[in-house]
Amino acid sequence: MLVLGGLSLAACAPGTRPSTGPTPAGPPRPQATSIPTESPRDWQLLDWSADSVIGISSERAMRELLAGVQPADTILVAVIDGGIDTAHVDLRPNLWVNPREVAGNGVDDDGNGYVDDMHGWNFAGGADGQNVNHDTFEVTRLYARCRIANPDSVPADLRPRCPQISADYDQRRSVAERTLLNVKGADQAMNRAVEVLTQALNGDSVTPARVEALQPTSGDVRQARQIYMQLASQGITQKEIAEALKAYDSQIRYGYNTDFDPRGIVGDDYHDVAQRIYGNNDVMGPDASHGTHVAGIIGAVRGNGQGIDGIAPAVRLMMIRAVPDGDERDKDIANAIRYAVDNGARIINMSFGKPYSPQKPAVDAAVRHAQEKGVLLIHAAGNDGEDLSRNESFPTPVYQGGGRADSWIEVGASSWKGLDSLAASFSNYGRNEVDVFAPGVDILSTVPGGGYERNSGTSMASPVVSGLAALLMSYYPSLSAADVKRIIVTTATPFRDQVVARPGDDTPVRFGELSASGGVVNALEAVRMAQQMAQGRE
Ligand SMILES: [Ca+2]
Ligand SMILES: [Ca+2]
Ligand SMILES: [Ca+2]
Repeated sequence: MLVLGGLSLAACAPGTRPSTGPTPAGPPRPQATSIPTESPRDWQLLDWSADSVIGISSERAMRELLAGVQPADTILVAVIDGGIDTAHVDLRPNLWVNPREVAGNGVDDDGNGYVDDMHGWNFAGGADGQNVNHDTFEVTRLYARCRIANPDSVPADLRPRCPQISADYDQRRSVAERTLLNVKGADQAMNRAVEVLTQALNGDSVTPARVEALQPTSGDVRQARQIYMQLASQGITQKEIAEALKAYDSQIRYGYNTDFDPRGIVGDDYHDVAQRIYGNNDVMGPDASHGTHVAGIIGAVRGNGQGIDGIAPAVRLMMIRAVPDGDERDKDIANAIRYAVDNGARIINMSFGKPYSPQKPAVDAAVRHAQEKGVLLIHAAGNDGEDLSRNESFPTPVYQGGGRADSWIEVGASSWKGLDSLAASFSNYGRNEVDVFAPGVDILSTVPGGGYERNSGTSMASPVVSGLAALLMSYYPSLSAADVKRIIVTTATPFRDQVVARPGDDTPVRFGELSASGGVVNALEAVRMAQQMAQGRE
């Protein structure tokens, strides 16, 4: 599942009070006057002391430490995700182009097993060019296997877990059903309110400022104004409701549907996890919105007068499509990691996760392969507002049966909304499970069709760290993946004793309890440390 976050509509339907969702806000918290009231543009790049927002100071690092210095290397970053808009003007010049492959000739020119793989590969598609768009959740697949007609044919290793899997499936599905109802209610109420308000505003577009200033002339308008302002005050827009409606509708229609199985599209021998060669070369796929956004945060072209600047100044982006709408398959993730490693990636960004991983040993083996080849893995912690020591989000750096991947950074999302909201309300966390936090709220980046939008999620925080890792490797090519991890974790700005609202339930907690470093990544300090380490080796 792709890990976008930020919007919880479980409690937003006007006039309803559902049993799940965020706790109501407490008394207003004091805010320092210097805290911006709207998300500053490109805030992830900014500097706390210079710009009053806790970005990663990457622009300051470029300005003060790296001005006039040419990167020594161009770093290949693989993005395992849902697809990328290969035509986006702010990405296209930075796409990886497989140097030994000839496009469109139907031949695997470089002999890597994949035909016409110019920018990467798509493991969620078939040889005929068809793609998996929606897929089920992993819990649904396991539940379906537990429920097959002849209980004796349920695999012996699965059987003892079936009662727990069934209970979890029922619980998750009923939460999704309730939420869908709430979102539908909110959607209808919002649409009706906007209709009434548009009329009352004589056709002007409906904005919070205009609606607030509006003097209601009838009960209808007064009610519409109240509904609109109630949602707006929670930062919920018509567009977000429409997106949530689509997402929850798709969860019920596909994600939790035990009769739905799109895998036939891929046409692989699905249960052979050692199978490597299948899929197609369509790295855009049917919905590239998530992957395009992630890729831009890392490597949108800098200084071209277009849109946004990515963090990495000398980078090529390899897209490996393996994450449909639904839960990714372990086999595809294992193959995606192997493809990235075997075709030269130095960093792999993984903005996805799921609570079950039935083929974890296959993913572990691919992770070990990445570690052996010195590839840095960067993973989003997930958006459930949960403690990862109690609720795992796979893949994890901990191997089944023991041992741990060293060159792996687990990333939580931080916000721009002031120190007491430093941890994003949706971010997963863990004293031993999460390494660092990085900006992941209201991040402006590239979207398909050439545009730019703001998105929130640990999905956005992970590529901030991938971009920083690529920046460090490009200027200091002697650094290993393990060095880069150590630098990023060691130099994170420490907020260990800062009391923040704990994601998920708003309980006051020290920021240091939410991750191993207790910090937010800091490019300025990271570059300083990298410089010292590189000098020490000369
Ligand atoms: Ca090839
Ligand atoms: Ca070819
Ligand atoms: Ca740009």
